[in-house]
Amino acid sequence: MPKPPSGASRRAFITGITGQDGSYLTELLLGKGYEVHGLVRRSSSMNRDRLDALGLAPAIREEKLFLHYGDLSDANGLVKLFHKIEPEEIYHLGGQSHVRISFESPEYTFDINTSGTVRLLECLRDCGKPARFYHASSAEMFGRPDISPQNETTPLRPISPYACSKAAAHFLTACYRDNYGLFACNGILYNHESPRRGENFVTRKIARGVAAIKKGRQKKLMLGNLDVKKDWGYAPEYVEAIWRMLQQEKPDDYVIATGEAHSVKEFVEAAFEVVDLDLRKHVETDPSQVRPAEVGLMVGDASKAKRILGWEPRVCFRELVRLMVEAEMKLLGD
Ligand code: NDP
Ligand code: GDR
Repeated sequence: MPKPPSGASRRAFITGITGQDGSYLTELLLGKGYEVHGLVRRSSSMNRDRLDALGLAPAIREEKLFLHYGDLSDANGLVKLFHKIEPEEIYHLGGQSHVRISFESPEYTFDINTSGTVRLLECLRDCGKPARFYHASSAEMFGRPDISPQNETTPLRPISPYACSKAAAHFLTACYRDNYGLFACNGILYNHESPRRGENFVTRKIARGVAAIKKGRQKKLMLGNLDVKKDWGYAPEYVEAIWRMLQQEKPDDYVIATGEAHSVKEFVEAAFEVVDLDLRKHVETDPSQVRPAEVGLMVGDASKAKRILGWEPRVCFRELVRLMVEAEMKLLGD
């Protein structure tokens, strides 16, 4: 399959453009001269904060970035968009991304994450000139793995509705690649965080809570399980890896991770250290945040990404915590 032409003419379509990763990827692609098209859901209030915060010059906003209403549940709308945009690269980041909430809305999670992916793959299959396709798989699919670190060959043992939905979409992406010759890649990404992380994910919740406590606006930080260890990276670096996957000669699957595991407790401790406060006075348990099932030790082996994509993480755990807490302090007028 020929490599797409380089330079300004490249046209990308991003699902999940309003999310954390979508906003960083938009920034990256616009910086590379792409024309970027994004799928946005209609909602009663505008949900473009992350894109607005990019502070794009009016010329870029008007001539290079195009937002289209649609939904991953609406196959007909997706077909129409494909014909209208004719993208060369598709970054499928959209989805119900919250693991705990997937236990409350399993059917919805499946419809958006799994059926939504099939809807896109079917659009691709029907295109005369199929685009290159990226699917946002997840380390959650490993569930309770027998080995650590995990790599691309580690068996998938999903234990949440979210992880099951991602595992099914992961296999479907590989299936369309193998059976129809599509240029389709799965990125098996471990947790990646940033000041643009959704407020109900634990790192942002901690960073926001710590800053609010420091400013005297909040007294307690209510959290679930503090013992769970995760492999936390920095989101802007992870979208660079995603982009590189679609620039290769051959489509493939890649683990993207730092290779280090740190517990939620370590994140909390490091965050309180940034503002010089004693966490013991402020952290309490919120049973509603404890999940029906928790994954095992999540730590990734990204050596394949290093070898083939030339990708390596740079921001370390403590820097990540610091930059997130400092960003929240700034928002509160530090
Ligand atoms: P976010 O939750 O920040 O963003 C999710 C995006 O999907 C939002 O733009 C959201 O739109 C959109 N979306 C949700 N439902 C629909 C729908 N029905 N139709 C169209 N769009 C929809 O996620 P992240 O940016 O953190 O993650 C991106 C992807 O990568 C997700 O699929 C996630 O599961 C996966 N992933 C993330 C990891 C991480 O650590 N961040 C790790 C591994 C995988 P809206 O703004 O309207 O809600
Ligand atoms: P995760 O992220 O489930 O790993 O999924 P999240 O930040 O929600 O949880 C991380 C860990 O922290 C524990 N935890 C809490 N979590 C939340 N949200 N709120 C709390 O108060 C709290 N207290 C403790 C959780 O139990 C969990 O172990 C993220 C998402 O981005 C997915 O889309 C992605 O696939 C995976 O990372 C890899």
